Amino acid sequence: MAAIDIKALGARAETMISALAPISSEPGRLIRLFLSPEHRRAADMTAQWMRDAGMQVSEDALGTLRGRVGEGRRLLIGSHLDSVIDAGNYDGPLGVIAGILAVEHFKGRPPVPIDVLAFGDEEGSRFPSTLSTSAAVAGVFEEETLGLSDRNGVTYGDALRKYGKNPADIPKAAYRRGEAAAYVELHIEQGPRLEAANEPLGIVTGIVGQSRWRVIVTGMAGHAGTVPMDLRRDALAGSAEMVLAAERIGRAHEGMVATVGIVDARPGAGNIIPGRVMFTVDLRCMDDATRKAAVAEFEDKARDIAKARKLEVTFEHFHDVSATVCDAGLQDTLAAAIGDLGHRAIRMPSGAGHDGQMMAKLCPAAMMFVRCRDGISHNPAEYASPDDMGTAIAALIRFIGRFRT
Ligand code: HGY
Ligand code: MN
Ligand code: MN
Repeated sequence: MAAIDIKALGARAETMISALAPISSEPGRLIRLFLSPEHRRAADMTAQWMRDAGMQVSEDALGTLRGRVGEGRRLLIGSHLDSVIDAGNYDGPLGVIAGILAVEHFKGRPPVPIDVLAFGDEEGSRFPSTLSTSAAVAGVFEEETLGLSDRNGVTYGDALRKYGKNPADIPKAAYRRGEAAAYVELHIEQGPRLEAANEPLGIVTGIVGQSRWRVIVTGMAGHAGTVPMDLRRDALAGSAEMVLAAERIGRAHEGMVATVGIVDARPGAGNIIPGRVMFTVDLRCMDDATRKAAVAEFEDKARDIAKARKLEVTFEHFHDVSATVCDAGLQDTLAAAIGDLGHRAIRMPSGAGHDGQMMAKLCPAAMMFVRCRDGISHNPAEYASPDDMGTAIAALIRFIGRFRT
């Protein structure tokens, strides 16, 4: 295998990360939503990098880019181009860029056939879906996703047609059984463990299961000055009690997290008692039974709170993905590749969701984590050093050299 220049790889990765970073719907902060003009521009830039690295480039019915080298049963390497709101530059793009630079290292002729995949809806920032494009590649896309609407009332299906795609072609996005030998994703850790271990690379043992749902609390809007406190049916005060219940449940279980990220109080005026509130809950845990029991516990508590306050409460579940165990053989090959570079491979679970969860429904899947500064992510301060990125891509290259389809 040709010598690997870690410094050069890190510098290339940093240049490519910096080229993608400004492709945002807003100046001054990174927002790159699925099927947006920014998604199109980022995909076009990425497709050109894939072609320059010697890949045949295609795009499926959900906008996923596929850079291909070699024929036959293949190794899939991928991650996502979409971002959260006010995102960092590395979450997603690093995994796509790493695949491209690894293929480029082999001058477009790696020892095994490879597809590099650039997914578009990992974050779920536009529609109340997530992992929908990797789901299509894995052959498990759910038709009802097409009916979901974004904040402007645009449906997923309409956005797809506007992007120049035909939803009828979605089934063609799926790999045939046996075509994909394995899926590997390189991603920033988005947590503090690798820094604490003073190591640049980690191996993911498993990815948490996730439940995401909306809670709609209905009370009675009223005059903030004239309705006595004991006569109110305040939807926001009731919601606040429910939010604290979610936090308490999250704290009560080792390794569980519960987050309320969106609160929408209507009518949203300072002198009106809120009559209707929608808030989201994101609950995660490595054990699926514990997670499902926690969801039920929250809903029971929310009903009790609503009853005590003469409110109505309903729940709309829009995401439920089971915990994923990463393939043990792939983990060991990644560990050997990391060892080739003289580093210790730290094994850890992932509290973040990833496209790898969907790809594990298609073929054996594994992930490699890269240290990120202070563990910060989903934040413009997110940062991975060129040296760590170069080391990660070198490990990916060594993995490819060791991998057998
Ligand atoms: O939310 C997550 O875990 C991922 O960043 N989409
Ligand atoms: Mn993310
Ligand atoms: Mn990500």
